[in-house]
Amino acid sequence: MSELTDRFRRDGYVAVEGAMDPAFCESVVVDVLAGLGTGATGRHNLPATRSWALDDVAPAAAAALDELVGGRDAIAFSGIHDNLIVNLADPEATWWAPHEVAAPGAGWHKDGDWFRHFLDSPEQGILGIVLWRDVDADQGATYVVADSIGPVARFLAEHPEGVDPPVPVDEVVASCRDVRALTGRQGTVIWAHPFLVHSASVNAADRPRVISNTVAMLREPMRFDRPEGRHTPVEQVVLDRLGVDRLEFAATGRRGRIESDRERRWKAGQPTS
Ligand SMILES: O=C(O)CCC(=O)C(=O)O
Repeated sequence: MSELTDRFRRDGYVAVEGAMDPAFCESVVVDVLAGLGTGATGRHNLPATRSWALDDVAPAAAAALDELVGGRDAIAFSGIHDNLIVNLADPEATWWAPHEVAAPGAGWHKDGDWFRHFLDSPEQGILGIVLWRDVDADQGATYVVADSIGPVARFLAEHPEGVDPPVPVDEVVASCRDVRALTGRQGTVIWAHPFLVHSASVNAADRPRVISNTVAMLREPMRFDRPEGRHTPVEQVVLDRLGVDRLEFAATGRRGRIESDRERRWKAGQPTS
């Protein structure tokens, strides 16, 4: 097992440091921040206007992704986009620490508001978090519940008929203990397990926090019944957290695309943050 896969299996996510050129990151950020104007506060979830192939702007992150999902052929699409999520200081909001999981501003969720969720769903094959600038813990970092993957996997295994989003995570978060702030340097790409529950937090610093989310969609649903040693790291994390070597899972409900609230707001030209 490679060191990267080892860390992914242990933590449920892995940071590829130095994946993108800081000068490239900065040029994208400066353009986008100029569009936000002065006086903006709080979080801004901006739509994508430009996209790049991972191989072109983040080759080490592309190689890591291939390793985690079982090779290039397993991926239907992936990429880096300038759909920046800018988190600015907000005088109206109170900063909360990662362990304060019940803070009024917490918005714990599993990503994927556009499809019906199954244990083996291919749509959100992995969760990518791109650090377009340095991110410190008090700067509105994304908080992740590192021990949420097992409870989410158990919930989905118990619902082969599928679950429409949002996947309920309140009980999962209440039962978990290991909450962390995702920090790192400009140009880091973090690949996280799709079942990792996470939330935005409040920026208590005077520096904008700038990240984006990206997703890799798989061509086929995940498999948990492959011969030993043949599971992808993303599949293996599910098996590890469920405490089994193999699992026969068959979805009984219909897979489907769902128009998300976010998409409806975008189409109506309303704010999406
Ligand atoms: O802004 C953040 O830190 C979190 C973003 C997020 O959770 C999301 O867009 O799904």
